[in-house]
Amino acid sequence: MAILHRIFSRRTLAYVTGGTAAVLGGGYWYLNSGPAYPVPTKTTRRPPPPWSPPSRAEMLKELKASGKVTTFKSGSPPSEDQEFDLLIVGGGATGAGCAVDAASRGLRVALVERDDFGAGTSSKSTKLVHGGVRYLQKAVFELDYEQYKLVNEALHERRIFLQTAPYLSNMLPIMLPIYKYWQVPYYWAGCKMYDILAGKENMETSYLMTKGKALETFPMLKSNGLVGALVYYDGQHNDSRMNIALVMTAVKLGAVVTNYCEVTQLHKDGQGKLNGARVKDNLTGEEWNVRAKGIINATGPFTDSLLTLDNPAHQPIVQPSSGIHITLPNYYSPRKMGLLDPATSDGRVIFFLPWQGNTIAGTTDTPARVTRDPQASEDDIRWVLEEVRSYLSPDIKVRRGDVLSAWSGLRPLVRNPGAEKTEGLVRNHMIHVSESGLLTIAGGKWTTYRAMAEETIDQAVKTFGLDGRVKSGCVTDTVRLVGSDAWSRNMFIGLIQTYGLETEVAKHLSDNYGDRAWTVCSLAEPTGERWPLHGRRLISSYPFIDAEVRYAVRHEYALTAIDVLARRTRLSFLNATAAFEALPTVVDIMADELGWSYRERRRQIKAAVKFLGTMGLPATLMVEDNHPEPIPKGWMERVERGVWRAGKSALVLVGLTKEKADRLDAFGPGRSMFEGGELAALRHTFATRTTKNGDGVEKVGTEEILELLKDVPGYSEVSKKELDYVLDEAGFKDGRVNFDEFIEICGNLKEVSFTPSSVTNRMTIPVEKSGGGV
Ligand SMILES: Cc1cc2nc3c(=O)[nH]c(=O)nc-3n(C[C@H](O)[C@H](O)[C@H](O)COP(=O)(O)OP(=O)(O)OC[C@H]3O[C@@H](n4cnc5c(N)ncnc54)[C@H](O)[C@@H]3O)c2cc1C
Ligand SMILES: *[C@@H]1O[C@H](CO)[C@@H](O)[C@H](O)[C@H]1NC(C)=O
Ligand SMILES: *[C@@H]1O[C@H](CO)[C@@H](O)[C@H](O)[C@H]1NC(C)=O
Ligand SMILES: CC(=O)N[C@H]1CO[C@H](CO)[C@@H](O)[C@@H]1O
Ligand SMILES: CC(=O)N[C@H]1CO[C@H](CO)[C@@H](O)[C@@H]1O
Repeated sequence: MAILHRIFSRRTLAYVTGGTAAVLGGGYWYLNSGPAYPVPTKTTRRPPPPWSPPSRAEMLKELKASGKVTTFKSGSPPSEDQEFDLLIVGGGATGAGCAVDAASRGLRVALVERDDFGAGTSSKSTKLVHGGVRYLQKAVFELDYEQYKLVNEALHERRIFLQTAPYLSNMLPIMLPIYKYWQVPYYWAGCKMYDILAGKENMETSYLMTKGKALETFPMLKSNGLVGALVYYDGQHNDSRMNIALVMTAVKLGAVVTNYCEVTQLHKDGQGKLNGARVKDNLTGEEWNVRAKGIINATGPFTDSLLTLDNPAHQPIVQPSSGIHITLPNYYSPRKMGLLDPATSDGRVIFFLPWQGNTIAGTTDTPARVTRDPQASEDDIRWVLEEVRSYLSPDIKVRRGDVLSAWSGLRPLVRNPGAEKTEGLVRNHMIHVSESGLLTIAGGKWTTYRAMAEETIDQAVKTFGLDGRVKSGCVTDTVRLVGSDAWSRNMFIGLIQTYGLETEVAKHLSDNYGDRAWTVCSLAEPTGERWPLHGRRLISSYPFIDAEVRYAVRHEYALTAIDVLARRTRLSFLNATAAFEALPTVVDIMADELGWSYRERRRQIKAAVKFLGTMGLPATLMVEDNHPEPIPKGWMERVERGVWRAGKSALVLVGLTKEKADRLDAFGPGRSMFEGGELAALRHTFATRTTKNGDGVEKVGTEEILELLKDVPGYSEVSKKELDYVLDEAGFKDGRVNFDEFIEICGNLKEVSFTPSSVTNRMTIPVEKSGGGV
């Protein structure tokens, strides 16, 4: 009785009730604590209201109109509304972000980009939306308040990023492999700090994994010496699609934007203040003036040349460094888990991330010179491969031939011109107003583009006296980008039901265009087959379809084949060879839209192949004879092509040029491709040198191979260095090889492009100076 009494006493009841409430409350909090994907604001089962942006011609007209009024006619003052409030130079992440911000405040904005939108660094980033775990180490363990603020701001921006562009970004778990026991508490504490800092902006909490679990989720990882792993969460996005989405959002808000228009001169008024610029259309060569109350230079790594235009005595403020990325086939990483080592032997970061179905691997922070088309050198590519190999299980041979695409991005590391020289580089972005009133914004990172834009436009309003012109303060943390409103994760089902697309294609469209995917689909021509009803693929292995090309031209200002292959779709970043194969189709559709002549199509193909060469297209495809030919339209062009071909054969006949080699068609053992006759030549050479082994198999010594290949056409240039590299890669260190192995070696030699390489001095840039990237 007494016991029962005790059990049901008020006190116990109070404890039990309190405990239950706490558990329920905690459980409720836990269940709701995860990141909630923002809900769509409109129905996602039907297409949103159609919207067509103004054409490039209309944009140009408006730009020109602003300059005309500089000449006073019949004494009337220049009309106010023709002049722009702001002219933004540069259409990368920073420029586009500023345009969205300014336009959403009600300013009249023009943005000019000399290449394509995002053609600079903004399409060549690592594609992470991150707070920077790497900087955290400094913040926490060295109590560096500046670093702490940086991480905190980035984490805040990360959440806004995922909300304003939900279809272009997603969460990605990233694994930090741990090879030493003492690192476990260190990394764990670091990641927990990251979670705590993120607070309610966190995505998912980080967790520790045992060695066994780590190998289960990432079987390709080297198990030798592995102690465990830590998993934390960051965001990932499609960078150049994001860039285009920003540009289109600015257009929707009323900004005037053009690509392929370069600012060639800055104009000053009587008091030496900037009041306009001279702009040159790169397609026609035409030049005109644009008037604006203020000019913002958002030219990224090219900032210095703009500042020099403004003041010839100016000291460089940008110290560029480059980051190299390579794309590998998807079997090198799990589909939904990245890998990152924040501290390699030489202090750089190496990462390994799934992206659009393939894997991107790379490193950051190699000092570089500013060039317009930075290229990943052969040495850089091999260095990344070397690093990657050291993380993977020894039974995996990552080969040079696996590299599907490679690129290099320039990172503008900013030096503060005001600071003493010795103070070095500023860590984040910098806003600088020159004497003549040129507002420069440089540095920062993709993740914080919005915060940078907010700060820049705040400054612009102050500097250029635009207080009377703005309608509101900054609202970009709630402005959702074009394509977001009527998008949901399940929108692709509606697309399939309406248009009869393949599932993979529908998902791809929904993830890249958001609710604009409806418009893309409306441009698709029926395939004429039973299934799919719409959506003819540009190339069978990737879900990019014909309608995307039309959409890119009509709705996203794509003007060259490269725009479509590299930035509207991401094919050239995923697989340069696939982009090469899709090229004739892309050019054909664009010709339809833009009215290109046969000659123009040829020119486009040539330029695109050259570009793909910088993205790691195999050297054999770069040869002019292997370029694809445009598809002729109508009889005029057939005649033209006939004449052109006849001329070529005539040259062959009289012996001035050689017959075009057969296309690469004969397959060797394995996956190497050989030209007709090549295999026979190799077999012949092989036979001349072999000696029978004890077991009756014909073999040659590896040391003889170089000699042997000297006589084979196409292989005479192979150097010992290349051969050693290939032998090493394939695991033939020494000894003798049989015919199949010999052919494998020859095949690999073909994949390693024979570029002369210079050994660069690998210098490292310390974390706190590494600017934007990972
Ligand atoms: C390797 C690497 C990896 C990175 N990874 C990440 C990452 O994972 N996450 C992240 O948040 N950030 C990352 N960053 C940082 C991020 O990519 C950059 O901070 C951002 O893209 C910079 O954008 P921007 O607009 O300033 O420069 P850019 O994109 O280079 O844009 C400048 C534009 O100005 C144009 N221009 C130049 N001169 C003129 C002229 N006279 N007239 C008209 N136009 C002109 C150029 O053509 C160019 O398009 C990375 C950077 C690098 C280099
Ligand atoms: C456009 O720019 C390219 C690259 O800078 C240049 O080679 C070309 O001449 C320019 N075209 C015109 C018409 O100015
Ligand atoms: C890359 O594209 C080429 C050409 O379409 C294709 O043969 C190859 O299989 C692709 N590679 C991968 C890994 O998808
Ligand atoms: C971060 C990222 O890669 N986002 C999306 C980009 O597009 C592909 C499809 O093409 C999606 O799978 C990704 O989620
Ligand atoms: C208006 C102006 O001076 N534009 C400059 C911007 O920066 C680039 C740097 O490459 C210069 O070429 C432009 O002339």
